Amino acid sequence: MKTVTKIAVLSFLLLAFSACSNSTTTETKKPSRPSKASTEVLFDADSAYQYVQEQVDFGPRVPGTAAHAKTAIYLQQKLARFCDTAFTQYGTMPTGRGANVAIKNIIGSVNPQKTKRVLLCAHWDTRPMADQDKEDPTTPADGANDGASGVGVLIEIARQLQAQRPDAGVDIVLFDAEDMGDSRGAPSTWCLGSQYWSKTPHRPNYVARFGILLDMVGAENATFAIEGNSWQYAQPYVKKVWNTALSLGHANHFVNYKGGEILDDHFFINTIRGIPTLDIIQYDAASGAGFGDYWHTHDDNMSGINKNTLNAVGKTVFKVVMDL
Ligand code: AHN
Ligand code: ZN
Repeated sequence: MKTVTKIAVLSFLLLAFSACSNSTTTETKKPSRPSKASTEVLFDADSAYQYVQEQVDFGPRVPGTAAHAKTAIYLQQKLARFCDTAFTQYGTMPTGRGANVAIKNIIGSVNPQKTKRVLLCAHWDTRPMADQDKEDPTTPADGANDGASGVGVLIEIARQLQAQRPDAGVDIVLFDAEDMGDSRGAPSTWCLGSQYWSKTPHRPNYVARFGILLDMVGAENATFAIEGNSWQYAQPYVKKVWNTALSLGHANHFVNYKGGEILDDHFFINTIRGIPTLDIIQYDAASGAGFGDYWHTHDDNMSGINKNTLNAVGKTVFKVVMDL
């Protein structure tokens, strides 16, 4: 026998043996599926950064403005290029200030026919006023972190999913009008795009195994505490994401610390649509609002966007998707 053939036979026997021993020893306990080690974890933080910059360059994406309208077209074009299908879902929602607002949720799907699906989401609108800013609380900030960072990471993930096709179906949903809420008003004044989508998903009876929301994922040394609603509604997936981050060496960002409950788009996806969805959101108990000090101030601009943080989040989410 040639050496190559011998090796082939030997490795077949080894495989067969290990398969047998496996089935006898783990009969009652389902072995946890090992992560797909062959997966190269693709994510280019330079590219994600550029997608954040391009959104910011349009100006604050406040619903009703020209910058908002132009960005909607830009985002749909990006998803159309990198996903199998892309479209914009139009709707209207009451704002809580008496008026209605037009909603544009922008949706790209990879492997649209697969029943095994994961939902990846972020909000793309900018808050109409930087109301935490001491000097200028009435005009909007650039929203580099609050909005654009999560969207930039998701566009880069969509780009990489062309190079390495996932087994699962992936839906990237960019929600509009998350940030028009009143902190002293009703919870329903926040997250208007995700409330609309949760009641009226882009496909009737849409389901996914779970969802991941990205919010404020670009600040230097950002820490992501385990958010309370995520733990309540999506605990197994929180564990999956945090363990994946740990395995990739990103435990400095994905800290093992249980934070409080944050009202964000995932709350409505969990409570209205019933898809277990977790929030990767910067939370630092040491800072004033709990979020970074830049939050809802004019310091939320490109100078606060850090490629190491984008990389940690992007690589982690990419690997979770590929492991499905
Ligand atoms: C509240 O402030 C109620 N929730 C935070 C959600 C948010 C605002 N994310 C970004 N901006
Ligand atoms: Zn905000």
